[in-house]
Amino acid sequence: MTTERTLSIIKPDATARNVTGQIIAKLEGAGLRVVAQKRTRWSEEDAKTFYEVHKERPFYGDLVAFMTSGPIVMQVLEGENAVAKNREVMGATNPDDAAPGTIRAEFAESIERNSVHGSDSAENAANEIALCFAPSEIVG
Ligand code: FUP
Repeated sequence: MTTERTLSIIKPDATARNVTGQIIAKLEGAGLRVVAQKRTRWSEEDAKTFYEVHKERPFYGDLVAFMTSGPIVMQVLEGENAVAKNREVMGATNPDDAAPGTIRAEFAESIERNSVHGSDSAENAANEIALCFAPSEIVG
């Protein structure tokens, strides 16, 4: 059993529909603990830096525009196997493929407006957490 941390982001489609509490309840219900949390709005530079890994993909420009279109909630989640557990609760990237009961099955509007982000590996989690939070902001 390994206690891990992962980065979670509630995206602008979800903040616009006022469902952040329902999404956090699903994460907490799965045994994940919010140990850092910040509601913010990304600049274009913030979004481009965060999604740099996708910069050659055809959807990159639209993704950056969407992620800067409204407020987001960035959070660090902690728990046993937090990276995989968060991905499980999130569901598949495309809500049409997301398992029943997952966040994306219940809240996502499309593959782009898919309500949540979650780190996909422990290594990416560490990098994404460092990009979004100062160590002093992770308070347990
Ligand atoms: P995920 O890890 O499930 O968030 O998915 P990816 O890392 O593959 O994609 C990151 C984000 O790019 C997705 F959340 C939404 C967006 N995306 C699109 O808009 N169109 C696509 O075809 C694939 C991804």
